[in-house]
Formats: sequence, structure tokens, C-alpha cells
Amino acid sequence: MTISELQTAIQDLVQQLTAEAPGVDVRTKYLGKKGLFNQLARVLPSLAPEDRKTAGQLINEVRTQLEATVLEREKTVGASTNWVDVTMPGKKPAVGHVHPISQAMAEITRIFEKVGFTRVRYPEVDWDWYVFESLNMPPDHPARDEWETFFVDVPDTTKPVEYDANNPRKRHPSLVGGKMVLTTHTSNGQVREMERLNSTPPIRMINIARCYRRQQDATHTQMFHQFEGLVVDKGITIQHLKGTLDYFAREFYGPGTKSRIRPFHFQFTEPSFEVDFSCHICMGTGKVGENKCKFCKSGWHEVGGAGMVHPNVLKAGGIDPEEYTGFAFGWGVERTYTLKPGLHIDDIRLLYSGDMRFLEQF
Ligand code: FA5
Repeated sequence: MTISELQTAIQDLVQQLTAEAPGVDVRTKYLGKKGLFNQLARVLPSLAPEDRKTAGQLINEVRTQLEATVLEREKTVGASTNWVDVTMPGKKPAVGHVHPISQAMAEITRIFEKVGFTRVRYPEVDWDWYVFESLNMPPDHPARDEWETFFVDVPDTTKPVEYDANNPRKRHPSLVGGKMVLTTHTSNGQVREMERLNSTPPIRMINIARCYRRQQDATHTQMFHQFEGLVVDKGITIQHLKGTLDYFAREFYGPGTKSRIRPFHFQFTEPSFEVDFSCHICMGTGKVGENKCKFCKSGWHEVGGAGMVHPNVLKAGGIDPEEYTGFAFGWGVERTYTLKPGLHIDDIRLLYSGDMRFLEQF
């Protein structure tokens, strides 16, 4: 490089700095370690020896000039890192939405409220009495094992009172105390609802709550939700139960959905049933192509239990089983929801994974 070329380069550099847009970090760009000034200074050794002294002076002068310009600029527009372009479009804040299971619970509530059910909420840490004993499961009854219960570590204040199937209220916790558990099912709301209404039907309850069991796989989580229906009145029959199931199936899954009930056993209903809805992945055929449908295996998906309220449960709630009958059902919200057409969620644990990529789809 010659001296005159260096002079031109210096002029260009000064002009370039003056023309920089307000947002540019000129201190780093021009005066930084790898900045434009240092790049220019590196040409010094390539100049003829007799020109180097003059060139050195020129380079020192331009350094002073650049520093003054950068300083001046920082005073007027602020240091570039603090500079804000108020004309830039704003950044949209991330907006969340209601969790899919909360959406499902709202929809379930709407469907049942439309036909006169009342949404209620009962404790999730409850007396053994409401969760088991009032539901015709006396202490040490083997049926309790199915519920894989989390027990709460509080002193058991139960006084020994002999179990009397004809008068189960003899053991009511307000009279004798008892153990506490995390609710394994929403059926704890059955006797509570009878009490809330002073044992005076008609009762049309929909109880939606969290439940807890020591279970974990693709179709079970330790915390899940159930919705429990309870209807008690004079002359209630299985027909009313089946009519309610069909109504819910149509409303929640769409007009083409079928429901069926299969004989089963629960201590608190007699007769008892398991309730199935046709699978939307294999459209009720049990097959996907040549293979068995992995999700349902049979064309049907079990969502919960149901039955006619056992006379002992009515008695525990202070209702005369000679005068009144009732039906009850309890289904998993997660399972019921994942059967929705088009969802195809084959592992309910995803719902609680906290993975935004999954949740943002709903
Ligand atoms: C019951 O819990 C009975 N209380 C249902 C009932 C109510 C019967 C009223 C009769 C009258 P079961 O244990 O089968 O029954 O559970 C019902 C449904 O809850 C299951 O079909 C399933 O959909 C759901 N469920 C049960 N355990 C889990 C779990 N760990 N994770 C997710 N969903 C579950």
C-alpha cells in the first residue's frame, strides 16, 4: 500500500463511521480488537520504510478522530447496547391456554348441566369412611385392594365399633373418627352429596375431581381425574343409566358413537357394569390395517364403571332404599378425553409431561 492509498482508506473509514445507522455498535465495530481500525493499522509493515513514520502519524491521528466521533455519537444516541429503536414492531408475549384436561372437564360439566346435573366438588384428601366404608367396603374388605391407595399419615382415631351393614352410619367419622386417604375415586362424593342434600332426593350430581392411585403406565397415572354421576330418586332404573350414557356419548364424541355396558363387580353398585365406547382409532373394528389396534385391542375402550346404587350406600347416606333407587357412574377424564376423534393420544402420561411441544397442539 502507498501513503496516498492509506490516506484514501482513512477518509473512507471516517466517512463510513459518520454514516452508520443508529443501532450499530460502532465502538466494537471500529475500535474493538478485531475492529476496522486495527485492520487498517496492520498495513503499516507493508509500506515502504521511508513512508512508515508519516503513516504511523496518520494512523495515530485517525485513532484519536475515531474515538472522538464514537464518544460524541454515544452521547447523542447512547451507547449502542442501550439503544432502543422505538419504531421496531414489538415482540408478542407468549400466551398460554387452558390445559386440555381442564378443557375436557369444562365440556363434561356443560354436557351434564344441560340435563339438570349439579357440578360439585369434594375433598381430595378424605376420610376412609367416604372413600371406602360408606361404599359398602368395611375395614379389611378384600375389594379395597383394587384401589392401590395412598394413605395419609395421620393418627387413626377410630374407636372400635362393630360394623353393622344395616346401620353403616354407626361408623360415620363425625361420630368415631377414622383414617384418611388420597381419594382413589370420585365415588367419595356419593355419600357426601346425600348428606349435603339432607338425605332428601332428587339427587343429580356430577362430581369432577383429582384421584390418586399407585399406578403408572401408558393408560394410568398416579394423579388423574374422574367424573362421577349420581342420580337418586323414586323409580330410577338401569334404563335411565343407559339413556344417560348414550346421551353423553353422543354429546362428547359425536352422533355416531356407540356405548355398551358389560356386567362387572363393584361393592357399591348392584348390578354393576363396565362402560365402553367405540374406539375412534380403529373405528370400532379392533384392527389397524392387518394389525390389532394397539390402543383398544378390541374395537372398544373401557372408560369407567357404573351401576345401580347399592342399598347399603343409600343407607349410609341416610336414604331409605325401599323408597328410593339410584344409578352412579365414574369414569376417567383422561381416558374419556383421549378417545376424542382425531386426538390419537396413546400415552396419557404425555398430558402431564409439561412438554410445550405436546401441549401447544390443543
Ligand atoms: C372406579 O373408580 C369406580 N369408582 C367407578 C364407579 C363409580 C363404578 C360409580 C360404579 C359406580 P375403576 O377403578 O374402574 O372404577 O376406575 C374408573 C375409571 O377411572 C377407569 O376405567 C379409568 O378410566 C380411570 N382410571 C382408573 N385408574 C386410573 C389411573 N391410574 N390413571 C388414569 N385413569 C384411571
